[in-house]
This record gives sequence, C-alpha cells and structure tokens, in this order.
Amino acid sequence: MRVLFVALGAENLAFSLLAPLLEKAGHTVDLAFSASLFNDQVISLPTISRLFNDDHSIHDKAREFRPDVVCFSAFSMNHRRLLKIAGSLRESTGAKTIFGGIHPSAVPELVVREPAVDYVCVGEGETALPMLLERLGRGALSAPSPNILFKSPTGEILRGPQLPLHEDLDSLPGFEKDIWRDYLRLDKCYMTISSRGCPIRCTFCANDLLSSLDGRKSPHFRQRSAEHFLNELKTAKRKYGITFVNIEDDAFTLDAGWLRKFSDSYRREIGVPFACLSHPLFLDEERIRLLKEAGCVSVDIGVQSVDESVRKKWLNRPEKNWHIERAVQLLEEARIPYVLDHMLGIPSETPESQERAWQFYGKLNPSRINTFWLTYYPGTEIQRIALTDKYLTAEEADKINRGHLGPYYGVDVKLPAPVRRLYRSYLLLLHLSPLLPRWIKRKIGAARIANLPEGALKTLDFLAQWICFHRHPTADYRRYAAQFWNNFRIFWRRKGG
Ligand code: B12
Ligand code: SF4
Repeated sequence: MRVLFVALGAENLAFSLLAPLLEKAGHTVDLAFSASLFNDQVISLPTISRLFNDDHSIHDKAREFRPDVVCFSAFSMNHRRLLKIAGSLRESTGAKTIFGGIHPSAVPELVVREPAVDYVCVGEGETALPMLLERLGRGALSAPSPNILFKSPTGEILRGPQLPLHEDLDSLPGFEKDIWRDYLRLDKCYMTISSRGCPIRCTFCANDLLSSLDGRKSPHFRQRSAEHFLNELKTAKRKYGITFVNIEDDAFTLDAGWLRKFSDSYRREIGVPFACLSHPLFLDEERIRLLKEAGCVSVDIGVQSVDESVRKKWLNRPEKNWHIERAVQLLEEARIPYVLDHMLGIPSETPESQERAWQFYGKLNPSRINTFWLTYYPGTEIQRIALTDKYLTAEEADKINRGHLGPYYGVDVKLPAPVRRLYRSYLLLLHLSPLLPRWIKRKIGAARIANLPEGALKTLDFLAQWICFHRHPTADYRRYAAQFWNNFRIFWRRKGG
C-alpha cells in the first residue's frame, strides 16, 4: 500500500519507527511536512502564522504521491489541526486516515467518532499498523484488528483486542530517520529514546496511561539494551554526522547497571555531547559519575512543586526535598549543568507556594528553570482528580478531550487578575533566578515587581529566558533553534526563493 505520514514542523519519533517498519513490510511510504512557522506549539502566533501557512504543501505532496492511507500522530495540542488536514486529504485523495499517538490513545472513542478519522490506533503501533494495512490491502476491514478502533458501516464503534506491550524492545528496530532527511538538521541535534514507561506514575503524566493500556496495573519500564541503543547512534553518526544527542527518556538514569554498560562505550564510540532527563531518586554519586564520563552536558530534572505534601497528594511524587537538593549538589560537584522543571497551577497551591519555590530554587544554581502551567491532559489521573474535586468542570474536560485546549491549556486564565499578575511575577523571578547573584535574590520579591505593567513583565520574562537559553543551550533549545531556521529555509524554498 502507499502510506503517507503527515508531520507539522518537527520530528515525530513514532514515524521514525513506523515508516521503516512499513517499508520493510513492502509498503511504499513518504512524508508530507508542513514547516508550520509560528504555529508549532512552542511559538504559536496565529496572525503571523497565517502569513507563513504552507499546509498546501501537504496537499501537493498527497496529490503527487496518491496515498491509499494517511497516518497522523496526535498530541492533544495539535489534534484539531491534524483533524482539519485529515478531513481535506480524505476528501481530495479518497485515502483512509489513521490516527495514533498519545491523544487518540487516551480518548479513542471520541477520536474515532470524528468524521475525518477512519481508524484509531490505541497504544503501540509497531505490530498494529502493519497488521491493519495488511488487512486493508485485502479489502475494507470487516472484523476488529488488534489495537484498532473503527466505525462499521452502520456507525457502530468496533474495537480490536489490545495487544500486550512490547516486552523486548531489542526485538524492534532503533529509530531510522531517512524519511526526515529533507526536513530536519539531524547533524545539529539527534533526538532518541532508549526506554518506555516509568515506575513513578505521576498523576499528570501519560506514562501511567500508556503502561496500563494492556490491562496491567503495575508500572511497566522497558529499556533497549545499551548495545542496541549504541548501534542506533553509531549508524546515526555515520549517516548524518551527528554532533549532539538529545536523549528524551523520561528517566534515563533509572537503571545504574544499564548506565555502566552505556557510559564507556558511548564515550569511545559516539563521543559527542548529550543531554538527558532524570528524576531525583535516580541520581546518585555513581550514576552522575557515569553520566559525566560518558559526556553528558545537561540533565533536566522535574521538581514541579517544592511543597512535599502537594507533590505527594496531587502529583503522586514520592521524593523529598532532600532528594532534590542532594541530586543537584552532586551534579554541581560533577560540573554537569542542570535544568529544573517547575509547575504552576497545581490545585490547592497558593502564591505562598510560589514564594517557597522562589526561596528554594534561590539556593541552587540551575542553568535554567523551565515553568509549565499544569494541564489536565486526557486520560490522566490528575484530570479525574480535578473533576472529582471540582477544579475542572465536565464541560471543560470534554473540550480538552476533544483537543480544544485553547484557554484551558493554562489554568492561569481562571485566576483573578491581581493573583494572575502575582503569578506572572513569580514566573519572571524563576526565569531570572539562574542569572542573579544570591544577594540580589534575597532583596527582590514578587510583590515588588507585581506592580510593573504587564507588558514590562512579559518583556523582561522573554529576555530572561532568552539569555538563559543562550548561556546554556539545552537540548530543547538546540533542537528547536535548528528546526526553526531549517523550517524557514523549507518555507523559502517552497516559495521559490
Ligand atoms: C519525546 C517527547 C517529546 C519530544 C518529541 C515529540 C514528538 N513530536 O515526537 C519533544 C521534546 C519535542 C516533546 C515536546 C513536547 N511534548 Co512531549 N513527549 C515526549 C515523550 C517523552 C515521548 C514520546 C515519544 O516519542 N515516544 C516514542 C514513540 C515511539 O512513542 P509514541 O509517540 O508513543 O508512539 C507509539 C504509539 O503511540 C503509536 N503511534 C504514535 N503515533 C502513531 C501514528 C499512527 C498512525 C499509528 C498507527 C500509531 C502511532 O506507535 C508508536 C510506537 O509504538 C512523551 C511521554 C511519553 N512517555 O510518551 C511526551 C509527551 C508526548 N509530550 C507531551 C507534551 C505536553 C509536550 C509539549 C507540549 C511540552 C511543552 N509544554 O512544551 C511539547 C510539544 C512539542 C510539539 N511541537 O508538539 C505530553 C503530551 C500530552 C498530550 N496529551 O498531548 C507527553 C505525553 C508527556 C506527558 N505530559 O505526559 N515531547
Ligand atoms: S517521573 Fe516523569 S516520566 Fe515518570 S511518571 Fe513522573 S512525570 Fe512521568
């Protein structure tokens, strides 16, 4: 079959697995890529993005390629946009549309009811997608296919059995990125993952949902062997001349034994700097030494709240503050720069909680503090808790679950204006924190700067973040910057420039 994948402005790792698998199964695959400038979930400026809209290139590619099926991988935030593209492609080409990824996996019944969607894949696609295509190749689907939902001609939703999660990730290929060759700067920042799942089970995270899709109740962490992972990187080094590796595992340092096998071989055989993410419980002296020896230049740690009780009650995070302090102290001793992730808008938190965060982070030396407003993503435990405790209405949850994240994306919209302004001041302070000496941090407070005009707060905030990124280019920054300029080039080339 002829299979077209559709991507919006950035790499989707799922396609780097699924596309080569389909090719090996004898299908013809291609990629339709929209540069999506100023409309890519990181920078979203609706008015400017209209000037740079190149979605027509997806249609041009589809006309030329003539697909039998078109594949989409959806986050909650890009789901509506993908639906729109799917609807028009379905109409113009007559191809069937298949949706997979985290959003369809979380709310498959809602997604399959969308007129633009023919099939929904719930959870892992490596076995499910080739099986579906094989059945479609023999004619329209009449009986349920594993992991797949679809509408019968009478409008009934049919769902195939859920396959067990892949136990042995070594039995799957590593990421192969030839399909992206014309669209990504793989040399500047090579993104990859060695594992799936996480044992912590935070209420706001997709991992809990993903690891229980096949009915199991226990957390399910699986990791490729270090050898399998390094083989992928060796190929990438040879093919694309990679100069930086962005390891996106949620808790890369979980298994110390694995790190021991990885560290020395990575340094000898790959030898380019890399960044990774971890959790305070999985960062001890030995793991940090192994990271350092391998060439790690940045570790991203989720803190989320500095109130242990809030962290435990609302987020189900078991670590204590001393775990966080110990982890960063060890990183500082090893001279590995680190980034801390902080969340605002956790139910029951008040501006005082942000004051405690400002004080707590003020004693540490992160390269950057990333801030996020808590989002009640579909299928997460925190969405259920927020509904029960009336932090979220059923109508709001329904909008989120249909991909209308709009004003529900940041919970700050619900705050009264003065409190919102106070929160904005804390955001600015947290973003400034890595740039300020301690004696200045002791002197300024949020109440002082809360009276600044909103425009000034936003400008200072932008500047603080920009300086931090330049002082310490995190993996996210490197990847995004390389992609952004490359997307410009793609857009320009398409314009005939
Ligand atoms: C790597 C990663 C990223 C990377 C790359 C994302 C990408 N586009 O590939 C980066 C760092 C860029 C990123 C950014 C963001 N991310 Co992110 N990210 C992840 C992470 C850790 C792993 C995803 C991944 O690639 N896994 C490996 C692939 C192989 O697995 P997979 O995507 O699940 O795909 C499998 C199946 O789902 C299925 N499948 C997937 N697509 C399709 C399509 C078809 C047709 C079929 C049949 C099957 C199929 O088959 C695949 C193989 O089994 C997840 C957490 C997680 N554990 O999933 C969060 C996650 C996806 N990210 C999340 C978020 C919120 C973001 C950001 C918005 C964060 C932010 N505030 O800036 C940004 C948005 C970026 C953007 N431009 O879209 C959320 C999404 C929640 C939601 N409901 O939408 C997640 C789930 C984390 C969480 N909070 O729980 N992210
Ligand atoms: S520690 Fe990170 S990856 Fe693990 S469940 Fe929590 S948020 Fe998800």
